[in-house]
Amino acid sequence: MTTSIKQTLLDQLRNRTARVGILGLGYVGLPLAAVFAEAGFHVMGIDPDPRKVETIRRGESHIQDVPGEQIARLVAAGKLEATTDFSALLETDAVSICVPTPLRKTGDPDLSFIINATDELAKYIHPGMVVVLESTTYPGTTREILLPKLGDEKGLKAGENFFLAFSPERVDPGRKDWTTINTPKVIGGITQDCSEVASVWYAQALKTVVPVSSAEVAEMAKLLENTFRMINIGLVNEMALMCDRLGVDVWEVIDAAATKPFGFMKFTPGPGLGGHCIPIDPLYLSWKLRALNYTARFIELASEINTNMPRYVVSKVQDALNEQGKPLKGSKLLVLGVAYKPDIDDLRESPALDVIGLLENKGAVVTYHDPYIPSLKHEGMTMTSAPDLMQAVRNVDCVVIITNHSNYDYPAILREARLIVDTRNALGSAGKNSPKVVRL
Ligand code: SAJ
Repeated sequence: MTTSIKQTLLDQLRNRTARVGILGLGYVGLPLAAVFAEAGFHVMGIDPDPRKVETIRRGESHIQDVPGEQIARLVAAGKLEATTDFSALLETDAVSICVPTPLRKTGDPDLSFIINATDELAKYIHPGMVVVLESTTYPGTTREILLPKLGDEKGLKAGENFFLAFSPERVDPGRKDWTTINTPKVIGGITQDCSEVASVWYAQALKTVVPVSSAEVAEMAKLLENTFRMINIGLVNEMALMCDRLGVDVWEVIDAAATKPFGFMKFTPGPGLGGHCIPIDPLYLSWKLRALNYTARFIELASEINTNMPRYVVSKVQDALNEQGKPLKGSKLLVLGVAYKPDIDDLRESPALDVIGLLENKGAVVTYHDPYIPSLKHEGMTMTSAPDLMQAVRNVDCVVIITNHSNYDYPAILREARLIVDTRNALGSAGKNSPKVVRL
């Protein structure tokens, strides 16, 4: 009997009659919903935010990587629907959970979004369902949190009459070369049968599926991916601190090392670590290991170096002004670029916010400019992007380049500014050779 449940579901997945549910319609969930709908599945997107649901129902997209015309076409074809009503899960057979996994103020993982989504799903779980968690989390989450709620407590058995797996999201917002449909997708189940069913489902829509033996392997693979980046960014940030003491140009050192055609991967120093992935995901791992009495020293050290970079930037600004006989206190500063990385409009965890706060705490008069971020809230205040960039550049004692958006006219900024602290080597060799430019 149970084999027929698995076989029936596999048939429904292969002939696209399985009804898909996507819990969470953000930068991961909406592209995934679109990809499954394009593959021929009926997709019900579920999100508690009525604005997201209304936008989709109007045939529009609230996610930069998903064209509005694609949503309009899929909605008109009846392939994509959206609702805030979780009971719609009753009419689904294959569900992906794509909800946020932030940190609490304490620095501990905030699993409330995963737990709430799972509790809602548990109300509607039925035999013959496959459930995939996509949200980045610590190894063991799928087995320790989702399995009891969806399986044991509901009288269901994973791998027999329902199927549960983890598949890490690999969405890099704004990237055009690697997207949801063509980025290889790792999938690991609670049991082998779970891995198989979830892999067959995703293989109907994605180009490359990489089945692994367990949910824990899939959870850990994601954390390795992003911890790798965080630690290597911490390494080059520490290289910057060391080169500063040695009087060596760290940018030239990195460019020279990057000529090595094998066994090296280029990372560059910066004002700190922003985004909703890299600064956060590794801390899920170190938190889990602390509970197992193990200290993830690389993660903790890299995190310490990365979170200290805003202070280091402020010390560079203070020293640069000091060279001109100006105290930081009362100096007018323009922070150039506040998004967490170039050419996007995302402010989450941006080090620019830390730099602005530290500069203001020392009495500097700080304004900012960012073509992607017209205004921001910072420590209870609302700041707006300087309306006239070059006028702002001319009017301040020091320009601090924090995010090197590619659409800035750097030669003009170099020409007009009195003093520049360039934390991204945005000015390149022109900055290296200019007496009014200080680089990390
Ligand atoms: N950063 C540096 N130096 C570097 C690279 C990044 O200071 O050499 C800073 C960035 O300015 C940013 C932060 O680190 O503040 C994170 O940058 P990121 O390039 O890692 O960009 P993210 O946070 O958007 O990372 C995402 C991740 N994607 C997923 O988690 C699905 C990551 O795995 C991708 O590798 C990365 O995009 C990417 O390659 O763009």
